[in-house]
Amino acid sequence: MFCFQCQETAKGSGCTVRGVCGKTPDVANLQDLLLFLLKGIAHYRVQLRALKAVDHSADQFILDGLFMTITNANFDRDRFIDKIKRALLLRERLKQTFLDKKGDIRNITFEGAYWQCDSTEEMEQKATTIGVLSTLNEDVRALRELLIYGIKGIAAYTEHAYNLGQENQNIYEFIDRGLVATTLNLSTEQLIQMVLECGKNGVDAMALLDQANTTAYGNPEITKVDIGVRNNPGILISGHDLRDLEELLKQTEGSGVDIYTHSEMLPAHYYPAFKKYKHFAGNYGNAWWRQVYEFQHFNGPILFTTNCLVPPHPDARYADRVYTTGSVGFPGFKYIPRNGNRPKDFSDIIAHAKKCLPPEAIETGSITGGFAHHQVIALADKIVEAVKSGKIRKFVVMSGCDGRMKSREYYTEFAQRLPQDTVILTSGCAKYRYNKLPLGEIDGIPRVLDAGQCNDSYSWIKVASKLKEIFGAKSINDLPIVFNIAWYEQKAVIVLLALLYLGIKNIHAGPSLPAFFSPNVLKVLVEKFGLSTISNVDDDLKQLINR
Ligand code: SF4
Ligand code: SF3
Repeated sequence: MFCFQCQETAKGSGCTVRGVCGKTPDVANLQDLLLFLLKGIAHYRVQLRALKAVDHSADQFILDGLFMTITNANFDRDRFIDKIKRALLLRERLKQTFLDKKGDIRNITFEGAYWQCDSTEEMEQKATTIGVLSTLNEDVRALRELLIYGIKGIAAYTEHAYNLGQENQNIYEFIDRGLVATTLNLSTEQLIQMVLECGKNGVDAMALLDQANTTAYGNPEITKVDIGVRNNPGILISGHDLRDLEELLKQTEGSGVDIYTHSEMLPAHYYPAFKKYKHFAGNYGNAWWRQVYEFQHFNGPILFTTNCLVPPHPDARYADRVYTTGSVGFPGFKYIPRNGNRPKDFSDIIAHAKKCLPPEAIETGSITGGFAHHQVIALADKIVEAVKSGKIRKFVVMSGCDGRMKSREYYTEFAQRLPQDTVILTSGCAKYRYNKLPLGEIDGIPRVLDAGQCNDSYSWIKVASKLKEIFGAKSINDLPIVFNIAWYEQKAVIVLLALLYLGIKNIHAGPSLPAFFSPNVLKVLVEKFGLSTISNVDDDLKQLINR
């Protein structure tokens, strides 16, 4: 195996024996093979689109396939083998349609468009030959992988929108073309163009998901979320999929089971549509990696709608209480599928919850969030006034992911030591490093504004555009906004590419830069965008705030 797609990759260079995330080598290899076949499928789709014969029944298959390979989403070997078998069948169907349409098969030379197998052994054998390292030139490899990781992030956001009935055909078109681009002999300049186009599609994917979420559930509004517990048994729901949450809330109404959110599901409390559920009790715990401690105390079952799932320790007291759905999987955990477009059947997890004790309190009190673009723009007058009067000197975007590394303590210290006339704009699970600190307010505006999930970084793009308009600035770079973002997995990669596409300069991305950047690719990103990483709190405060 070789994988270097996330920030916690082994020795900052690549996981080769087993993932730091717990991914086993066989699963890592099967993920590579699935990507190889998705690229083969994309070749036919690009050609079929030119013939106006693209088959939309494959759209969701591709999104799900990409999502399954995101860090901490799916560890289940059997699910990958099944997906690979289905990818082979789908590809043959597309190939046949292409031939029926008199398509010229000589246009498709990529091996993933033809390779066949009869057994799992053959799959495993092939998988070891087509991974990341099969691209020998390190700059081409870096750009191909950057593109693929951005596409994975797009796929994740697009799948949530799809689940809520919102689609954008241009995004599917880009995903296909982007997958194909990683198999062609493109120059580094052409690949950089594709990476920036990926950023554009990232903005569009976040906009689509924002539209899907707000159309279905209303605009997020300022909300106090309880972080303590009640006396009923509960179900803890994690991940990003709001449709899953809605269906679970409906099916548990009046059942005596309370629903709590974990990690990235916290922002669901900000949506008006979920406030009517009296049993939507609050948020339990912190960012994803703390699950190994927190789930022990929750007592009830846990539902993963997306990453980040951490493989439980062999002696974990909660492993028999974990359920997965969507693209998530783990061997031995119960999986709840969606059949067609019907609501999922959560009766098993609800029955399970009823037999469990109520959660043990690990915290008490509340946190406030709900500052997505609609709410913040409603407060624009107040914010602009605070900027003009000098009460707010700078906005610091600290969106992104949290992670296990000790180096992430930097973000807590950075937040604590920011001057009192600065406001943190956050989204994603990075916020758990500072969202419970008493950082105070400026004229009633909290000093930490949480827009929501990582995809809600889109809100900061909307807010920055609004401020640019109000202040008559030429570019977002002329506003008093700086970016010190944290990354971990591939959804943060697409957020970063979206910001670069929008021309935002001097972003700090930490706690370390991606291992998949080659020295030359990094040089281009530094020269073109001023991209850098964190150093220490003192120097970064000087550089970002006091310059
Ligand atoms: Fe390693 Fe990250 Fe890949 Fe897991 S996802 S195998 S931790 S690089
Ligand atoms: Fe968090 Fe996994 Fe990235 Fe959605 S849930 S931000 S890490």
